[in-house]
Amino acid sequence: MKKKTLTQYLVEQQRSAQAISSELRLLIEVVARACKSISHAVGKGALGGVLGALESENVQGEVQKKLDVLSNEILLEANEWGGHLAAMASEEMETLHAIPNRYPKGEYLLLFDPLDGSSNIDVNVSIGTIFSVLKAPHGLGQEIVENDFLQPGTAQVAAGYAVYGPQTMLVLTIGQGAVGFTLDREMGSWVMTQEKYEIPEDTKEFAINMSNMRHWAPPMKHYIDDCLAGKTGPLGKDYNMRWIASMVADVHRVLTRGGIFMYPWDSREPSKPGKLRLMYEANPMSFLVEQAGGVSITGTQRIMEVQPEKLHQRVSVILGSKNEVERVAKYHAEQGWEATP
Ligand code: AHM
Ligand code: MG
Repeated sequence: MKKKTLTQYLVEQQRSAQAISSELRLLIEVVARACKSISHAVGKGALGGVLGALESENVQGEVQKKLDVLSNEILLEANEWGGHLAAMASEEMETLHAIPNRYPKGEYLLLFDPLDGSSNIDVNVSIGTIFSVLKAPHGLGQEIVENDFLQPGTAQVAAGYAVYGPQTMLVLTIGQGAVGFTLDREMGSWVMTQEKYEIPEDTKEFAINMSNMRHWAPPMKHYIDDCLAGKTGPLGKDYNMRWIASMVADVHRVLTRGGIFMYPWDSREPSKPGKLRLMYEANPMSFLVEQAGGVSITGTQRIMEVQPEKLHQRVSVILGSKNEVERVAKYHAEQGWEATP
């Protein structure tokens, strides 16, 4: 049987399941099209002159790579004129991007990390784009302000990522499970290759940047110590470790074969809980992971229930196979640790 395309999947979801509106369908199609352009630019590498850094820094004080900025522009331009959005926000922009007055406006808010895993761009390792879709809290016509974006992850109506690896894939949820599409480069279309992701409940594989160990909170240290103790230790199994340093690629592995991914709170910058951003990294990934039967927490709280206070807020992230994430929650609860917001 011929495989379904992204367009067919979305039309079905709109028509028979009535899971999405036609505006949301258009929005997802446009984001997917932008990801196709980004994938093309990533694939050209040095031949396209897209590698290397710029002199600018983003709002978080990180040096911007050429591809960070290019991907941001591709997403902005693709989404500006379709009439489906009220505003956008991105890791690479200090504040929201309003839809210019010359275009019609819609009811959705789009947030994205245009190019996640920036440190891997120049070394030809998988990178990706992460996005999250919310509804504007009030009707059309009213000006959108940053506050309108500050909704918990449970309010997301869609989320997904594209991973630019050996294959380019798009993984999407509209709250009806997590579905995967592979880019057919010859045809230029997204073809469904995973109807439903199901994260195994148990795992022996963890992903964490071990070089930060000395900065972690005590429950996190204890958990990893116990993992490293292996079969004869308290957890009674030998663990394996993977760390790609692109959240998209690490989470894609977790969705595909299970595992636990962690970027926990650490004491390097106590005012910033962890490295990853809540609104356009942790929330969309948590939505996908939960839709695939996994769990996603800060250590003490479900990530999707964290009430955001700032657009670029950071959060501690522990996600993946249900039983393993719950084990980490238990370490936090038993050791009375509450400082991981
Ligand atoms: P970025 O959005 O600037 O690329 O930063 C986020 C990335 C994640 O993809 C990844 O999990 C993490 O940073 C890697 O951090 P580290 O450099 O500590 O390994
Ligand atoms: Mg990122």
